[in-house]
Amino acid sequence: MGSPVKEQILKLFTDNKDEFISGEYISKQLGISRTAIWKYMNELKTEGIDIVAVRKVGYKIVGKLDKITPTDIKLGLETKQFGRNVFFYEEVESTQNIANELVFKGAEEGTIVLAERQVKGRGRLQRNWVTGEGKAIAMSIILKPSIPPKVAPQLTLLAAVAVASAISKVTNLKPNIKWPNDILINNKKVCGILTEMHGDSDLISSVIVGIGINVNQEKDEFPNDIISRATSIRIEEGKKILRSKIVQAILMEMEKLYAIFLEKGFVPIKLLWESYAISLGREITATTYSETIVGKALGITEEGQLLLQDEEGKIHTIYSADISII
Ligand code: BT5
Repeated sequence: MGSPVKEQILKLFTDNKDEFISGEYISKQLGISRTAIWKYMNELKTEGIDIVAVRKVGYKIVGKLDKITPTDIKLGLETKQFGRNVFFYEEVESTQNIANELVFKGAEEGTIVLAERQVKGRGRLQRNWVTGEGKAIAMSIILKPSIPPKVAPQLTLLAAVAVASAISKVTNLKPNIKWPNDILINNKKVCGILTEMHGDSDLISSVIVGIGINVNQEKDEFPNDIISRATSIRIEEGKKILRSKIVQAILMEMEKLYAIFLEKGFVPIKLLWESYAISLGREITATTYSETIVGKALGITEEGQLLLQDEEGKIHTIYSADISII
């Protein structure tokens, strides 16, 4: 994606944030002529990157549009592997479907798919996910862990921690996680996560983590059926925020947490998850595919399931459910 030279230019700007970089330096680092540099700078400008060029001083990035193209994602990205391969589309049915196809074509771990518009964005159980066109994040991340399938739901919790932690870093907000896959701000849903996997009964070959985030929508832009339960970062923070910044922060957190998970397992992730959890210790209703249980959320197991104590004192281990806090 993109030429290697352009990638290197984006890296130079990432490594020298808020500074002028001289044409001479770029020319020496990349072994290209001043004229070639000029050409690349113009290309970046047409992509919405606001670059100033000062004679005898150099180039500096002073702003960018709120876009999520590969250039926008890579400019400022500090990960090693996550988000280094970016597939961007104006419109897809679902970024999950594209990621699925990429897995079959052998895509590398950490490859991401982003889209401005999803016409069939999905939640769990084939529910609909609304993607605010041009104002939201619809992203699928490809992971290839060697883990048994029963461990895969832990990656949903890991992704939730990554998103909550990224939002806390990039904004002044305090997001919470509602088990298993919702990120809430002031009790309203700002993000949903959908984890889908491939593999056989013993070992997973890939996991696709789908993340949908409401970023710059205003209140009246949500459909009626979710308006009372949904919110966006902009509504809560009171100002717009660049989506690329959030994507970069999520990728950074995901890469870090995923490395910890592969090395040390779920326990350290569980502790972080608990620090963001909203439902623990509270009365909740859990609706599973077969029953509805009312009780107190005690915590999560080391495998990531929810422990719920019903009114008679019986403890239930919940693998999958919709939770509402009473
Ligand atoms: C989820 O499901 O919350 C998982 C959503 C995952 C979306 C991402 S976007 C990138 C990737 N590509 C996809 O096609 N999907 C993933 P669930 O827990 O089942 O919640 C779905 C419910 O959330 C819906 O039934 C609505 O009630 C509500 N909802 C839909 N769109 C919403 C939005 N934009 N904000 C808040 N709530 C929403």
